[in-house]
Amino acid sequence: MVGMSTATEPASVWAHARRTLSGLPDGAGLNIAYEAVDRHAAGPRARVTALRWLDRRMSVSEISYAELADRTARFANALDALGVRPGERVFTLLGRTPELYVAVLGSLKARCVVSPLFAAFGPEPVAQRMHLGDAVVLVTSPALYRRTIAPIRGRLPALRHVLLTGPARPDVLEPGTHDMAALLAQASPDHVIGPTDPQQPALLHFTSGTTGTPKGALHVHEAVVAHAATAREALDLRADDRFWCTADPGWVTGTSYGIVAPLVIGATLLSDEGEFDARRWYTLLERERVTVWYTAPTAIRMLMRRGAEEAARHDLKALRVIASVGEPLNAEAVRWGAAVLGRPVHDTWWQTETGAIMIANPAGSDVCPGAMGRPLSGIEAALLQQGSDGRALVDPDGHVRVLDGQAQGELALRAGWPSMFRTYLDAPERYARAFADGWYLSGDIARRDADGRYWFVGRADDVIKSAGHLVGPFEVESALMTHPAVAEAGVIGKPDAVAGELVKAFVTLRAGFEPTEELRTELLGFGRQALGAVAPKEIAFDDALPHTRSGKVMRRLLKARELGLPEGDLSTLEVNT
Ligand code: 6R9
Repeated sequence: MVGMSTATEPASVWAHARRTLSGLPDGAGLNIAYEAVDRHAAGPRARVTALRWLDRRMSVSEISYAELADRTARFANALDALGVRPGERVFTLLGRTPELYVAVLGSLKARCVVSPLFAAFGPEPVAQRMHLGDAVVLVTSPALYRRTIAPIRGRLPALRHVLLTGPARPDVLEPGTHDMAALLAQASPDHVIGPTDPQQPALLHFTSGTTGTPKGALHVHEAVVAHAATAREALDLRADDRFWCTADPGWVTGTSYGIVAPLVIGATLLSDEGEFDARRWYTLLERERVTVWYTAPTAIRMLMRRGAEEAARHDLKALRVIASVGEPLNAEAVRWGAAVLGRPVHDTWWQTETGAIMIANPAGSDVCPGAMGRPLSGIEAALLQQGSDGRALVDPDGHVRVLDGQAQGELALRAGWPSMFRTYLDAPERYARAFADGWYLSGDIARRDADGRYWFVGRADDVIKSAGHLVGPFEVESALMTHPAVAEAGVIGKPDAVAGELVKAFVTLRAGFEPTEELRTELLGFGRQALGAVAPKEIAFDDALPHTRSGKVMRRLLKARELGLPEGDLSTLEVNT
């Protein structure tokens, strides 16, 4: 039946997902903000709460879809009044406050490209990203302005307007600095989104490689097709859910699933201005009766560290789905979720570049603890044979070798899903290098089991080669973490004259355990028992493992410390998301 498409073929999967969206009226294209806000505001969900926001003291404010439509329309009109044109870039540097959601969605209505930055960034990473991204507008708070922007504003000549979200001191109100509330009050609430080509750029997220400047991954309006479809399939997200994504919108998760997907689906989005605190989080889950919770393995591990007693004090029965992303989810954490929170944690895998979840243990299906899961509908994944550098081997004709069955290789995705990044800003050659033979090369090494599930092994450049054995640090970390004394572990390859590298583990102990020689010996034995030849040969106790801002253990930094590299050299070991 050549030429016939079936319901599971990517093209028909995405065509079907596209039909669940409205599209702009009169066939004027596809705009993320229309799908997320305006179509609900114009229908029976207008009075439903779109955003339920908790400030630091946990007082609640609510914004309905109709109100969100009003505010984002005003924001789009305000941009227009300032002379900001479609395609120009709006950055946000904000904590999780209502203005953040208004600015992001309002910018998309205005057909600007929006780039949310993490408020905890210091001036240097902000300057670098705003410079690379040609920021024309920045939305920030007066406090963040003083702390982060004032020292660098002179280096950002392209920045024409700063919108402040609160009362500013007079000295901040230099030309081009505006009071956002006043602008919105003056602006009209009537706004019709202009024609938007689905291929028009919409979202810009910065991500890091091992070296060089951050990479600006650019996504288009069509990405919304994948945001919504994957949230339904992987997270089982529905219109009557109260959904909490703990990721900050400064990271791709916090935008794709912390803003776009839940609103497109018509759910109520919870947003917490506060930072992680075990008691606060349990209180929030209970009091807000969160039904779907998308978080990160580090958070789960921090809750684990706090102990089951804290969880037992709270009624978490409203929780239907717990899922995580961003770093390896240990089998231990999955089981702990089931035992203590009442639900297993569903692992999901994706990247800034993929824009949406690609591989998952979908909600509603059996979780395989330790596995990332299987490709979602419309996603074709593969493992590619690796070359000596650990990356996929590309032959002189540009072909790669796709491995069959149970195998280990570089994880690749057949190019063409809707939320695939469309370029790295100003780095087309870097973008081209991310693809081969029609596949997007993830830079992650994974293996596939007999049931077609994918298991994370490590980044291509983190994998350890010891005495001829390929050792995945995650495998070693997971094993160590099954020991009751171990809260967290980071494993690196330590250069070794005989074995090439030997496996070294840095271990953070749980409260109540002392870093004694006995315990070190016990852990080495425990590791040998569990892992055999790939067990760590050295263990160091470290109660301050370096983490990226999103909570991944920075193995490369551990490695640099181990090698005694000076601090200056560490800066080249890019601080990743
Ligand atoms: C969404 C996000 C991407 C990298 C990715 C991989 C790691 C993500 C994971 C995972 C193991 C998972 N990663 N999910 N590792 N298991 N379920 O995190 O994007 O910040 O670009 O990071 O994170 O190494 O390549 P990003």
